[in-house]
Amino acid sequence: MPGLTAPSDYGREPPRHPLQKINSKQPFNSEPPRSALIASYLTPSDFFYKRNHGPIPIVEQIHRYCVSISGLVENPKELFMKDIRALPKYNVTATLQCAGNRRTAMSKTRPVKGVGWDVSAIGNAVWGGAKLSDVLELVGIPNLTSETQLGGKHVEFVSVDKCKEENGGPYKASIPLSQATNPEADVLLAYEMNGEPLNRDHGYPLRVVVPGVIGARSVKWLEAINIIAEECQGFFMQKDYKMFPPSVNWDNINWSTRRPQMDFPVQCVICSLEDVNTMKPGKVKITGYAASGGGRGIERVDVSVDGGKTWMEASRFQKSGTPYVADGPSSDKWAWVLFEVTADILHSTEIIAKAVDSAGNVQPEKVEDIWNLRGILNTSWHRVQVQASQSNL
Ligand SMILES: Nc1nc2c(c(=O)[nH]1)N[C@H]1C(S)=C(S)[C@@H](COP(=O)(O)O)O[C@H]1N2
Ligand SMILES: [Mo]
Repeated sequence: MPGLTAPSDYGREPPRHPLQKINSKQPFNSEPPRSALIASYLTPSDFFYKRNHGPIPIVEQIHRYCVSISGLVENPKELFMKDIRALPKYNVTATLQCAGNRRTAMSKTRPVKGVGWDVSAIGNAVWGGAKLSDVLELVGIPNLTSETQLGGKHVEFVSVDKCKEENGGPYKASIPLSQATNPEADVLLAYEMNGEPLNRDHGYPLRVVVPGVIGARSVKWLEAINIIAEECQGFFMQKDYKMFPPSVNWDNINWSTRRPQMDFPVQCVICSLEDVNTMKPGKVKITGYAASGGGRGIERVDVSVDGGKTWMEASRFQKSGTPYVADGPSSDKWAWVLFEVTADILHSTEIIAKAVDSAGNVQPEKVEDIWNLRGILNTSWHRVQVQASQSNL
């Protein structure tokens, strides 16, 4: 988009909330403190994690900004913001989680490559925008299409920002056409986050939101949509964000043997306690989040305060006043649940949480068993150490 974007560099980054913990400055990567995540069901954008691979672009002249849709389609088009806003607007509550969430804990077993993250590379927001399925109808692709007449089977999203992994080219990713054209998959071209216009950090003026899928596919600062035959060949689809077994290292890795990761697996994390916590013996409220991918709800959250010998079931909730039922008609299927349980803690101990999703998937017990060289998808049981002490702190 020549002339529409001001040259972006690390000197022109947007302001951020001082509580964001900065994991890397250039590119800017930050996460909120654990306690911010459980303060509300919806994560305010100030406290939402920020995950970038290059400088934050500056899109100016919004009336001239447009997204081109081309590739293996009969009627390629350019859509301006007014065209996208003219489509029916949907508000979808969806949790975005970086595949690298909890990477720091994984790297303690054996070093991994990647930006370190504690447990807060996740957030839950209401995204407002047009459905991608409606947008694709404008270029003549009907709902529920898995292949266009010209042989297109994937939808590639290309962004404005430039990153070194793409040798200075744009960040990009793709999803299958069948998902993109399925109205029930709720894939959005979003221009709002929590009822406000998207801010620069989160993709102003327009981003993709692919609910239930690792954050890497929700391309920010969208510039172009290409209908293509094979999945996107970009770095983040082919040379990153793939799941490998613990036996694969940087000497024997063969990237082409694995699929790009899409859905995220069942996850849960205690957010009311830091690791390590010192507390007075007595009643303790244990609170956190649980989420699964692919639209699967959370069937159960188990908490142990004796290092895993016995378990209690935590209560789960999304919106106040509505009881949460996994996959129930009034639950937000793409969103996390918060959980809570009160326990007596009399001695120093390890507190553990683990969740079960609506397909009966469980979290792996040990991080060693799922260690992988890029440190992605750490969904091992979440543990925090507490030291019970009578003395005044
Ligand atoms: N254009 C662009 N889109 C992007 C990225 C990026 O670096 N550039 N990072 C991706 C990754 S890895 C994640 S986890 C999410 C983070 O979204 P957020 O910064 O809004 O939390 O954006 C994704 N979309
Ligand atoms: Mo990510």
